[in-house]
Amino acid sequence: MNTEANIRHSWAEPYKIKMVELLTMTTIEERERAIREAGYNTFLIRSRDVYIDLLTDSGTGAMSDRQWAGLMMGDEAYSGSENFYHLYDVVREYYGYKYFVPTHQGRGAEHLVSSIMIKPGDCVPGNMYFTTTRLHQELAGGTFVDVIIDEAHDPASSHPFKGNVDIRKLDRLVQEIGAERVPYISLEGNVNMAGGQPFSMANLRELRSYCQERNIPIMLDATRTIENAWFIREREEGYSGKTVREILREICDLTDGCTMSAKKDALVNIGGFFACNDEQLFLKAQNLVVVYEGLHTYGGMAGRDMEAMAQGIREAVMEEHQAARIGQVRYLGEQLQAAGIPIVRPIGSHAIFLDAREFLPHVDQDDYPAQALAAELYLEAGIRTMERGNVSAGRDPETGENRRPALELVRLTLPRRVYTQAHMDVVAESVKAVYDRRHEIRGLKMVYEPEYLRFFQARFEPL
Ligand code: P61
Repeated sequence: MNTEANIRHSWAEPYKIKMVELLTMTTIEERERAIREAGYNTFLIRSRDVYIDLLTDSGTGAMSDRQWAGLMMGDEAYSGSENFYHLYDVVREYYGYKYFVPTHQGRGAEHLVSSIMIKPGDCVPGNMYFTTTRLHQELAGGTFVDVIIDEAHDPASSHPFKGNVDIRKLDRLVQEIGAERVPYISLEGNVNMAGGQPFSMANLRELRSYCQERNIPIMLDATRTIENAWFIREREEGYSGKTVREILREICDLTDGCTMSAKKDALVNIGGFFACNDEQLFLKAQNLVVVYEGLHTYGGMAGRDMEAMAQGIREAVMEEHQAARIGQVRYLGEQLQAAGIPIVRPIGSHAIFLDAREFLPHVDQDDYPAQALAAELYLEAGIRTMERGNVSAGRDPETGENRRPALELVRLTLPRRVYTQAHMDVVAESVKAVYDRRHEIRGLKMVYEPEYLRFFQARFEPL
């Protein structure tokens, strides 16, 4: 463990800036035009029209000089690239799984796992849905069942481990349908849709023994599990003396395999993988990857991307990196809390989530308050955020109605190693300015709705 990082009280960055990317400043007239042309959907705004881009932390991080150097070491052989072996070694060392299949990004790995493990009619329990994960489970004929603890659906609850699985809910499902219809449990670290909320090691241990008795594998969504490990160290008894690296390994050792979007924790712009301990499962995934992604030694990535990822994982487990990462998110969140702005508590690792129900109580959920609020934040200062509410949740396949989830949120997601403290101040000032004029904000009407993952491409008009 780096003791320097522990004695330092500030979260200051453990790096300095070598190259910068110029940003565009826009006028309010330009932003009005841009958001109208984007159908009031922040996904459809051109990035040249954005000043501070908090849409996502996915693939938007800044790579280190060592990662850029790694790009030059790309071995672009169709088969057996050196970079594949470097990455495999790093995944084995840090995550610990025996077998590894690279994919182009997270959903590529989800596609493999879902189509191999799920049979039509199965139920896949998980600690809250994620959009792409659930869609792949449904496309394979399964039904996702939410078994996260109730606190996760309450933005005001400050439970330290809102990502925990409610074992009683899981057991109710298993009793009802039988363990043979539960192909695996889908366990996400730092649950994205709940506000970036961790599970505890105690909960994972309990889940592990429950699943072992019934022969149900645990498939980890490892996308932000290094950040989850940080919270375990900070909050869970017995872990303050362990390193993030040790805790990550302990988590993975309690699970049977993982899907990974390397665009988050692993500090790269593109990439993902599937990893597991079961040889038969691995052989199926290794075979299927050649159908959809690419050969099993690149899975849709360039050799250079795999090299950058191997280095990114080494940097991601560094204590000082996580201290700065999580410190910056907290810096922003605490400013908003001090101004009385309703946000999901506790502050998570990758984003601040505005509670749009509290922010805009006068807007009905079917008039998409979080979508409207994201559009207003863009208009205010060119800050791009993401809706995570009724639009993202989509329609219930049975009833065709909007799902109207308990959480109606706007996500202000911080890319890793990209923005400065002064940028955070601008964001806080802008959210406050929108909060001051919240009574004037109206909802939106959806005028175009695509079939899959509608939030990416849907279009809206002001009511
Ligand atoms: C994000 F609006 N996340 O948070 P892929 N699991 C988890 C993720 O967070 C994740 C994936 C799997 C994104 C990108 C994104 O509804 C959306 O590499 C916990 O993106 O395929 C991705 O990994 C999928 C944004 C994805 C969305 C889906 O911004």
